[in-house]
Amino acid sequence: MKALVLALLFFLVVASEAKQFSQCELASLLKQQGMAGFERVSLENWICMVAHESSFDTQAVGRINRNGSRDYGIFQINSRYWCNNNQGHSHNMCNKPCSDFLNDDIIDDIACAKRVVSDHNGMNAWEGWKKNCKGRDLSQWTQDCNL
Ligand SMILES: [Ca+2]
Repeated sequence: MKALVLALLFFLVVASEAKQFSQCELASLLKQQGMAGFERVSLENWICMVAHESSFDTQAVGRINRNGSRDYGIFQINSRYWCNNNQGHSHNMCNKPCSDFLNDDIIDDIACAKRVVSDHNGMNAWEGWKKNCKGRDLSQWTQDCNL
């Protein structure tokens, strides 16, 4: 019985930390956080990138990359360069444990994504963006949102 209660509690804690954003909910929050036009990247580019990288899931953890790193959260932030997952060397340039990028508060994730896009690669840091969003007409990604 005790184990069952603990299992249930664990489930509730995990469930309350998970969040699936809707496209427009995320667009609205990113706009509020100054992402629209940040480093000359439009809101549509951010939404398209997130759609392809994490499907708007704050708990997304990518498969292991060729260099042994992993990508975390709604922005799929990389453990080799930007956060520390305690699995091999990390530059940890956002100065965060990667687990901080898996909860439902994405304000810190947004700050780190801004740091990533400010780097010389810009949006090319995200493969999902390069393959699916770069150079395309992205107006569909926010056209139904009240922004
Ligand atoms: Ca977070």
